[in-house]
Amino acid sequence: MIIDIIGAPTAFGQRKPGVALGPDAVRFCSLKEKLEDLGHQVNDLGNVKGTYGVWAGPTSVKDDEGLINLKEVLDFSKVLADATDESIEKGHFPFIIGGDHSLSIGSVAGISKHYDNLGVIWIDAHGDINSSLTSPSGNIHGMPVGVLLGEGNEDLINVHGDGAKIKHENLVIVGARDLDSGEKAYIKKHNIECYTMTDIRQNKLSNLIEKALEKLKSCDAIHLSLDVDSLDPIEMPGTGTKVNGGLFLAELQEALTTLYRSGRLVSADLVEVNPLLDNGNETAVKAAELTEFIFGKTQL
Ligand code: 4U7
Ligand code: MN
Ligand code: MN
Ligand code: MN
Repeated sequence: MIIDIIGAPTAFGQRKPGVALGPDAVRFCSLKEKLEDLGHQVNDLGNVKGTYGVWAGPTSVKDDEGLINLKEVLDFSKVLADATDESIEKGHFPFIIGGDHSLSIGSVAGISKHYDNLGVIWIDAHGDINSSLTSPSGNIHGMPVGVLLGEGNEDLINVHGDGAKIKHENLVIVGARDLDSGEKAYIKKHNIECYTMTDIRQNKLSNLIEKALEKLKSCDAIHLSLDVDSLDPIEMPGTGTKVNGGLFLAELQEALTTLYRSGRLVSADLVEVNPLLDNGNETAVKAAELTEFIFGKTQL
């Protein structure tokens, strides 16, 4: 396939400096060469640039709704949506490297324009399904799923086309272990498919990915959004909101192989690598290695 690497160095969705360095940290792990070795054609499109540059924190502005850095997140989302839209338009596979998870508001908006029923597999310790009403923090990286489902701030919802970008029945959350009370209530109310770490320990991750693919069988394409905090902090120390009791590298590699073999992925985000919180560049190195499994690496 033809892969477009799109760096999305935004940090406006949260309050810890460093996550904007994520795209380059992953890129420097010979990412392009690794994917070329798997037989793909790879275009590195560089880093997307919003009007407000790269925020280095820790200042932040809360608006009336309690949202932090709203105008910056909106601006970045629009620019990124144009980039992913164009990539899909060309028949390429946009691979977006973050940056904080607010970037998925833009990445998915651009991709979903091309599909009637885009499925989304959201692998994350968190649900990211807050809105301005339920968020305990005001940080927009905890809200992208909510926004994509059409909840919360209207301007965010209407990025790159009016209204919700995905349907509740086309979403599967995987790896959750730190859901806020408003998020739990929302997931139950809308009957959203959500595999927690307890489910994963009882059933095995790759089996649950098979179940997710079955759940999404009527979708015309699938987008993967992979937050590195889904992995255990022992694996991924360089990320901003660590939660103990997470995934291990080997089981996620296996699950990504299952996803790749389905042939249904059209796009993916890899987010929340923060080199300033890392031990050396360990998190970026492992993120680049995981990426190989998204694109078909086999162990034999
Ligand atoms: B990430 C949180 F309150 N739920 O909304 C929030 F626990 O993209 C964390 O998954 C969000 O890293 C984490 O601020 C966002 C919090
Ligand atoms: Mn996330
Ligand atoms: Mn997370
Ligand atoms: Mn709703």
